[in-house]
Amino acid sequence: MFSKDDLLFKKKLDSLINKHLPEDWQEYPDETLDNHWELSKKIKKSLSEKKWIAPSWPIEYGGLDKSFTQSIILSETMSYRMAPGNDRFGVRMIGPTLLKYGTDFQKEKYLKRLAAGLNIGAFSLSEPQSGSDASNMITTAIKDGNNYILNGTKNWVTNGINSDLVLVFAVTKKGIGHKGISCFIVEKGLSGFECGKAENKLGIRASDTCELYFDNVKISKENRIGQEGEGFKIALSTLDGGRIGIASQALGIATASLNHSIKYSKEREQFGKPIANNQSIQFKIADMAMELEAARLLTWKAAWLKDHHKNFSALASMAKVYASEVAMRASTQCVQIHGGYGYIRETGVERLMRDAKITQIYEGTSEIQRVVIARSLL
Ligand code: COS
Repeated sequence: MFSKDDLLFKKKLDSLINKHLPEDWQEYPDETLDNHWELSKKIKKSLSEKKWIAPSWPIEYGGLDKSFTQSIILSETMSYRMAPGNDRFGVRMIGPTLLKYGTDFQKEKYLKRLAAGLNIGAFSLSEPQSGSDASNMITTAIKDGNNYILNGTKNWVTNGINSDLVLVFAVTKKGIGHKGISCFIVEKGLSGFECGKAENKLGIRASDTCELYFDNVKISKENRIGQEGEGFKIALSTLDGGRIGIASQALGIATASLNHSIKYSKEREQFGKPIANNQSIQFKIADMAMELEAARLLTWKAAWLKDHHKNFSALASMAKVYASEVAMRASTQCVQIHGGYGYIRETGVERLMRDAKITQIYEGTSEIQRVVIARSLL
């Protein structure tokens, strides 16, 4: 199913997991990976030089023209060490949206800076009253000559504080449901555009999440992406790809959980022998490895379908649900294998469990993914 190039890319990246990334990341010991969301210049430079921030984008926009599958492999590799992975650059949602629906002017203006890590992106769809029921938003963008006037509140915005550019979905025509929603790219610094405080989250504390407030923010019509009324479909189609990205984050967390479990169970001795000698531990490790392989294949299949321009929406949802559940189980078992040592911050494995939880929630809960899957079958 996969090209030779995909497999070579994976092999190369695998060898980097234990070499290059930890070296780049070394100024962030585990406890700060949990609390520090401003990327150092060193990490930004290193990833930007390798063009690993947006590898699947065209070369002319700062990418490497790699397949989507390869970008998913990279995302897994980066999430192994730090759950938000290359999401810290906020390119996963904004890039595909601009590439598919943006004008040449918008692509030229924004993509290169994002791919170089000079700008950070964010995606804002949810509002306090509209989470899963995303089309029930009340933020408005009312046309005023060549501008739109934006008013409302967005929440759960990953990179909200750290970002320079935000995709904002807003109602341009009231009373017609999702057909009245449009999409805009909004730059930070505009008058009336404020960020709330960073949310005090359970996990993925290596990225910020906040509310965004728009109070009569004037945005040029040149910053509308796609046609008026096309916003909801843009959001859902971008989320389809994004969900494969979340599956890849979950794979990174599950792989880290498996590797920590193997290492610790071979080192830790009880009753005069390593705990890895006990079948109860062996079965946990075997289940983790088996489920991880299945989740990876499902995720790669969804990515492969996207690369080959086939309908991948339901597979993306399957990959997200399954990989996130695998990450949750694997990280919980990893803590269990570490016993009391797994339950304290210093060991670092409880972070995996906290980070895994969000993959079952953001970019559409597991329940919403099952709705998407069921609808595709029925
Ligand atoms: N891509 C493009 N268009 C899509 C689509 C997709 N994957 N899925 C549905 N659409 C279109 C439909 O064809 C429909 O268009 P028409 O009315 O022209 O036929 C339109 O979008 C509305 O579809 P639908 O009626 O199915 O929408 P619902 O309001 O029932 O919502 C769910 C569908 C629940 C699946 C959607 O709201 C969803 O994914 N919610 C979760 C949102 C989410 O992930 N939030 C987290 C964001 S991260 S901040």
